[in-house]
Amino acid sequence: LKVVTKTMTKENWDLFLAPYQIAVDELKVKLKAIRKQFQQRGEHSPIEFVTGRVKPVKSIIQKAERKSIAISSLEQEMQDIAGLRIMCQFVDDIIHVLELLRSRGDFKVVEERNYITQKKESGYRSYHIIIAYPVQTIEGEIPTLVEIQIRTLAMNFWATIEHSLNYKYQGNIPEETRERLRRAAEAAFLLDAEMSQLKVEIQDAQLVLHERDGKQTNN
Ligand code: 0O2
Repeated sequence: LKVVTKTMTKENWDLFLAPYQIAVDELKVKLKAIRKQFQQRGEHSPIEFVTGRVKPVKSIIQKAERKSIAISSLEQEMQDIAGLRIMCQFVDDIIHVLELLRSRGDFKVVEERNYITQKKESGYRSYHIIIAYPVQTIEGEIPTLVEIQIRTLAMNFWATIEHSLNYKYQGNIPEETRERLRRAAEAAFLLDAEMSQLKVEIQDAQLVLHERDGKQTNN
């Protein structure tokens, strides 16, 4: 992308961020289409809902300063300028979504970070993948990095609350509150485990009903 990055005016930023916005818009449509296809078949969708955003310029600059990323290497080094979030009902659904995304032909998964088995110090859990998504523009194809965060509803609930607290305390959450958040993260983890158990029970019950109904029609 040929933008003079040293003196980034509002126009420069708009030009720089345009392909990221296209990527977010297109991927939102594509991911929502996955949900639709499961629904049309009357099957459980591993995707509950999808959100997406382009990182605001202020946050890009703050993160670049925090991580000593030169503005000229943002495209390679800041991987979450374009971000999608996929929310799932169950932990198993995350694996299913991952399989679906890894097998797609319209982008390539270039990196994976499993913050579910390796939660962050804060208690944060989520599965992150970075994809290389080719954006078609009037100037040709622009390869764009996009971060997709895949998490359960419980993980999302926790992350949303923690994010608000971080904003309130400007990144300096008091230790007592941080400890409370870590406990809340474990509670969310247990909730996910319980829900997974319930899912097995629901499926078993459905199987019994299905078999019974099959036998009845055979008689
Ligand atoms: P936003 O847009 O406000 O969400 P780093 O940012 O240093 O942790 P890195 O390499 O940028 O590391 O990537 P990472 O950790 O894979 O992804 C960063 C994003 O993951 C964050 O984006 C959050 O969305 C999410 N995240 C990571 N850790 C936490 C956490 O402890 N709590 C919450 N609520 N979210 C987390 P940004 O940059 O914070 O921006």
